[in-house]
Amino acid sequence: MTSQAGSKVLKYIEMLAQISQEDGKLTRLSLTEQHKQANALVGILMESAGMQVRTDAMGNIIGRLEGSSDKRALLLGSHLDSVRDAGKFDGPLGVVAPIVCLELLARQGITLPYAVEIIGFCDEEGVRFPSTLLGSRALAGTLKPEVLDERDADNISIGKALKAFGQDPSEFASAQRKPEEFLGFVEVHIEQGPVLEGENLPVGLVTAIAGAARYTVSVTGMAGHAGTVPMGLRKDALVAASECIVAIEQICLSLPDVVGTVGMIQCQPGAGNVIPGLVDFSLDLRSSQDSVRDDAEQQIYAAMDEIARKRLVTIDAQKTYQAAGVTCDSWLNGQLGHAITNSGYQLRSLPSGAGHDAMALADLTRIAMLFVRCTGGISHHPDENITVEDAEATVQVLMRLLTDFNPDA
Ligand code: HGY
Ligand code: MN
Ligand code: MN
Repeated sequence: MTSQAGSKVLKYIEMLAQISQEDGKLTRLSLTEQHKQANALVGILMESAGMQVRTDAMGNIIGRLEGSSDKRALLLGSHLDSVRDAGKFDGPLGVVAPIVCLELLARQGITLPYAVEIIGFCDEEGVRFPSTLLGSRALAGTLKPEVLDERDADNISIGKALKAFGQDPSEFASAQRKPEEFLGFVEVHIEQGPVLEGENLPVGLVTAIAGAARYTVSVTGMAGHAGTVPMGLRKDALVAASECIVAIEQICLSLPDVVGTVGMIQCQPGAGNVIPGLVDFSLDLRSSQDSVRDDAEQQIYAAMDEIARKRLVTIDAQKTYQAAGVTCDSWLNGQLGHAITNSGYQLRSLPSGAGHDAMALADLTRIAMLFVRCTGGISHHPDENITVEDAEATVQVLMRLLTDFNPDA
């Protein structure tokens, strides 16, 4: 039934992977020309599966296929934006795999009793703008109007980017959906970790999604002449920032279940013969337990205060985003778990250290996630990969979910 389905999934993944704003690498940030092209391609694939297609006020692309008797929809999907120099599967797999399933059902002449919606979210990675999960939070109605004023590195606001994308920013709240419209949300996503590959399993059932917080840290010292200021009189912002970054690593290593990452750093004035006067760096802090993440935050703040005092610099940390951890819905996980075992696969439950659109959708409807094994657990990297066999297994499990799904179980 699904023998060519796996290669169809990979074919669609490859088509989407060609749409990038950087030559030779995959970078597709939200509300850009490339995002618009990706939406257009996904819209064509959705239509080929018999869906009605629209773009909502936040730039999410949404396909809908009516059921024979129930107006409520099972929602599937994931995000179409990427990180920089990304892999092909993080996001798109959760959009194209359900589309391939609907194509298969249409070919078999099967109409489901309930509706199905598939959504390509506009911004999950939060690479272009400080916030993240913009598309899914718009659907859940948890975005505040002031988010439209957030700006990217070129000082373009989300409101302006929405306008350039062809949306009316004043209408963004119309993207919000009602809980009663949905039977639940199921997100298919690569595991982005080593567990499934380590146990030689193609798929896994997600139990919970770790919470996350993001910060921008500014270290202000005193720029000066690299040749004339004695070492003992310097207020070197880059050395102070470096000491903060090492302290962050030490604190996260000392706690049981925290990961901390500094992924971006900017140093001013940025000349080889000038002592750095100002450094801005990002901090991404995560834990499966919000209280442990809060404890790490407090320890990091205290360490930075001590470094500021010792080095006569000022250090200002601004939290730009926070999402609590979420637990997947046991009823929906039960349905997805049966689809996994009835497809002949071992049921392996595991938590997600990565964030996903499902976190935001938990404020709207029941959520469940199907993890797919990825080679070496690699993600946020061009070597991200899945096998055609695992793509087939994914379609097999999804088909089982769709055909066996019992909204009133
Ligand atoms: O950062 C994350 O966890 C996700 O890939 N956006
Ligand atoms: Mn993702
Ligand atoms: Mn990602």
